[in-house]
Amino acid sequence: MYPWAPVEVPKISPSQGVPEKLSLTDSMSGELVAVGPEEGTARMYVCGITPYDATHLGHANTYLAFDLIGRVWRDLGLEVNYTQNVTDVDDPLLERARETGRDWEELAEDQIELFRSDMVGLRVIPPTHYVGAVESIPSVLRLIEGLLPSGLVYQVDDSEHPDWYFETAAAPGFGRISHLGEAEMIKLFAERGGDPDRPGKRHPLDCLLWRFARPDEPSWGSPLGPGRPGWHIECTAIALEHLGVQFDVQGGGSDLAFPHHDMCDAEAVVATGQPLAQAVVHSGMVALQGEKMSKSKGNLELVSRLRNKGADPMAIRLALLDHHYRSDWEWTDAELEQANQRLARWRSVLNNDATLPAADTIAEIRKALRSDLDAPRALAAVDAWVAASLAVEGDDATGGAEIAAAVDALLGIKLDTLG
Ligand code: 5CA
Ligand code: ZN
Repeated sequence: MYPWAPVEVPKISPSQGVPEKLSLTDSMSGELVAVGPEEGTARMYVCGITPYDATHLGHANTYLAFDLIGRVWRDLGLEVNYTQNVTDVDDPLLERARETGRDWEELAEDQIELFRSDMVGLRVIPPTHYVGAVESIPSVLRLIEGLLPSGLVYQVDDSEHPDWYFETAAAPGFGRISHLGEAEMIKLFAERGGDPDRPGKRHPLDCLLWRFARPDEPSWGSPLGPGRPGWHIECTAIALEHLGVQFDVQGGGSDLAFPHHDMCDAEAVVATGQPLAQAVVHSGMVALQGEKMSKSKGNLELVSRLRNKGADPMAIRLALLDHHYRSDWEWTDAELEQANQRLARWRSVLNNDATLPAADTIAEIRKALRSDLDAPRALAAVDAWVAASLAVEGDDATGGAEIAAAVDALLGIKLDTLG
């Protein structure tokens, strides 16, 4: 388990007339559904980074969306078991290490460290379990063993590289997350790390469970032969181990709906008889220069680059939260500029002697977030309070401290520091 510094969350008093449930758009049903238990522990798995390059604003946007979910659950009085993986061995990481002449483990460690410091800067509450693929190999192997009796696991007939595969498309309900047809699936599978054309597979959509050792790649001994885990089984195993069956929310960016989330779900259904999660939630894609920001294309704006140039992390957070979590949008420098101005306005009013009472605004923030995580509407509620407070006269400080605590607890924006 990789350690991650804690983030403090202030306690705020409850509001009247606000729904006592968080509703989110579930990719399986396509509908707004209530997520999380009535009481006890809410369980969420979010797909973590592949640590071969620095955190860009697209990653940050995704992790902020799921951070808000955890904050809303905590505010509803629930405990949160938030599990996130880090894909600390996989093709893109090994390729980047080879290209740059670096040791793959050192590259991963450096990028994980940078990611965590970016997340801490953005006041993302750490996952309960932040778990690597490598340390999870025993649980990956146990899960594959559990899949064996289904008859859907097989080794390709390749004397040099007898890799292990899973007949994904045979799993009950396969495709219920992406809702794609087979031809589209095969096309996307090829584009997103899959191998539909691999000779010897029973079906083009079968996914790799255990990649047999290659001479120039790291590998681990196992009853399946020496090798390393495939990508999808990594997340399925980590999620089931740390959250149990059919947990509340599985999440990640919308680029993961297919193949990744459909394939994880297929593995879980065959292994446990139940879907991996009760709801699957996807965040939108952030673009730069007209294309999805991506490490492989190199069109990136990095959180660390902005921070090194002196950007206030709270302004970065505010800029990202001003877009609804499901929308696809394009980053420009103007986003940060506007967020800086907004933050300055909010901070200046908090220093005023008199402001409006806070209760209605805090109820508005809660309502907005509990209704499909509408952060832009929550920010607009704070704007309205700030604008109205500017007109308040006298020296009777009223709602300022409560607003600051609510904006911190619910939105993760700390107003009393300059970042
Ligand atoms: N390690 C796998 C998941 S198990 C992976 O996809 N890693 S990643 O580093 O490529 O992406 C990490 C997370 O950021 C994923 O949830 C992905 O959906 C999200 N993400 C990647 N690019 C963007 C983007 N441009 N906008 C929003 N989210 C993004
Ligand atoms: Zn994943």
